[in-house]
Amino acid sequence: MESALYPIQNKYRFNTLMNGSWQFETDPDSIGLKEGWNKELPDPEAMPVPGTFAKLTTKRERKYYTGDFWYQKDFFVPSFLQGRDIFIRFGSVTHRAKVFINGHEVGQHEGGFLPFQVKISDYIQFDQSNRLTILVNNELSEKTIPCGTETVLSNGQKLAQPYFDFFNYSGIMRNVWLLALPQIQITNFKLDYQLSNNTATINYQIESNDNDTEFKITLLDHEEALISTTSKDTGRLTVKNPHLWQPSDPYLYKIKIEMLQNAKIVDEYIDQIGIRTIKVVNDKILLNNQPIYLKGFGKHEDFNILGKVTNESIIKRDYECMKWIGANCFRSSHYPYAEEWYQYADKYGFLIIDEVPAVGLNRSVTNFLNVTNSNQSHFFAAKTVPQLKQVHQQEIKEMIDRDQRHPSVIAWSLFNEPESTTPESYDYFQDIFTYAKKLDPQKRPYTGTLVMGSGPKADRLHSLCDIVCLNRYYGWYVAGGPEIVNAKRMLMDELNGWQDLKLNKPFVFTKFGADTLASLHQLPDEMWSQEYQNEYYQMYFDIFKKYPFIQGELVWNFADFKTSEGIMRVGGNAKGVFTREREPKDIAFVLRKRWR
Ligand code: BDP
Repeated sequence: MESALYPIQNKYRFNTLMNGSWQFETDPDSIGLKEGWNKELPDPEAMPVPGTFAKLTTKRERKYYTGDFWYQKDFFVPSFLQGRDIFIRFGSVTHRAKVFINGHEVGQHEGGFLPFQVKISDYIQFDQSNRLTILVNNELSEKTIPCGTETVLSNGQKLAQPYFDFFNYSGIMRNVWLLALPQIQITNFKLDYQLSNNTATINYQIESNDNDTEFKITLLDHEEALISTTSKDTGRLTVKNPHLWQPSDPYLYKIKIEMLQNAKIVDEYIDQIGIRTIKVVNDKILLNNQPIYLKGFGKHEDFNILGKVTNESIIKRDYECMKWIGANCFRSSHYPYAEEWYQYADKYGFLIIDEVPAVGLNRSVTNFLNVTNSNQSHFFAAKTVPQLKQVHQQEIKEMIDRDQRHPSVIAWSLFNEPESTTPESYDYFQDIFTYAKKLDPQKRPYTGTLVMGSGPKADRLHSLCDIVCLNRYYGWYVAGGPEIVNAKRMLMDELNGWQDLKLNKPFVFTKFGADTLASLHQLPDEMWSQEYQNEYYQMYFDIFKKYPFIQGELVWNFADFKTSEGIMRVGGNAKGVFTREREPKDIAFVLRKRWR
């Protein structure tokens, strides 16, 4: 039984982290299953979980290893947990996993950036050692997201070729828990808010694995004082004079859900929630009915040695840097981040545009370098599209199920820079949006980011989006350096074109940036220097003031990050406002002045 609830501990729910040193082995010929590796790995090595082998090795073949690989871990379940449902919960396994307990397959999961849990109760032995084995695969194709292809090198090694601009880090990069839950359990709950006359109404909907239960729902304020209580699995709570959640005052209430059977409590789940509304009205984004201008970043989960591994010290440092600079928002480009990111955002008062890993839906191994033309590769006419769509929808559902209660999440991004100028692309995304729009009880805005070239004339996807998000590189990939005067003209021409369409929708710049070496200073400035990064951003900001429908600026990127190797990247993508070590480049001080 799946559940999107983050693990918590109380009288009814027990969990323990399984992180640490695991066994690991690559399986380049995919012989493991036939040879019984699900029972015993023949020649394993120690590997940290969470961790990513690509960043821990000194060998190129290992760094770029593409294919099947295995993890194994022996664990113990004490008999005092008998009678409960026992699960293993993975924060994520990138990109797909098959899970075995004591040799038996107990579950599988597609998608490398969302959690899943598998029930193992029927396969474990209490008070004895048990063995967890996971067969992982990190290959890229056009049938799953993110998209890519693969090549075979002359030595027979497979090599993933991402259609996207970040390193294809893989493995078990987030926490793994052992959960012991009551057999009758709460599996999720959904909330949505209405504000009127100084009263907030919280509509809730509880999901559980048993119909024959009753509920008690209690809302407490931050100091644990009782605000409101009710029963039933679906209903409403009212809060007079609500203390609303907002970036400058991220006030959190506590909601407690108790599930009862025969008047006896059988399960309890507590969460912190923020009361706020978010909607788009005309060309404004309204938070608690007040317009809000988004200031911040497109980010990555990325750090030296760790790759995309969840590490709360990095999360904390990133939020401290974002607070220092005066940002209020980031986009989880290009995949849903680890759940801990959202918990911090709720507490720090950050707004998140939450993005599904639909990146690289454009047939080009260097799609991020092809930004200037609207290459019509007819990606969405391929035979594999129905399969892709199913995976895409499944991941949207898992993302919304997981993140819908976070007050920090203000919008869902369903794509990043796909092919967007063909009739097939419209048909594909019309289905994606129709599907997604049924899922969020809060009906937050839905969006996606449009690649350069998908302008007011050519683009076919903006009509689907509640917020139009533009990724633009005038002054970098096009008309850079001495041509920046032309870049300015081009940007204005494009914005005039959008203005003429009178869409009456908010626009957010979700990407604009210039690669910048922290070591390079030049006068007059040249591309790659810190001075050029300043000039580039100033050019955009001067223009933004002229177009009132621009309601946000999320610069690309928060920090320098690792990509595939290539002639366009020196050690990775250098568009960070901060270095990969999270120290400010000059532009950070310019943005700080602007945003504060
Ligand atoms: C954007 C891509 C992003 C790249 C960026 C860049 O969506 O993934 O990292 O270009 O080139 O268009 O910096």
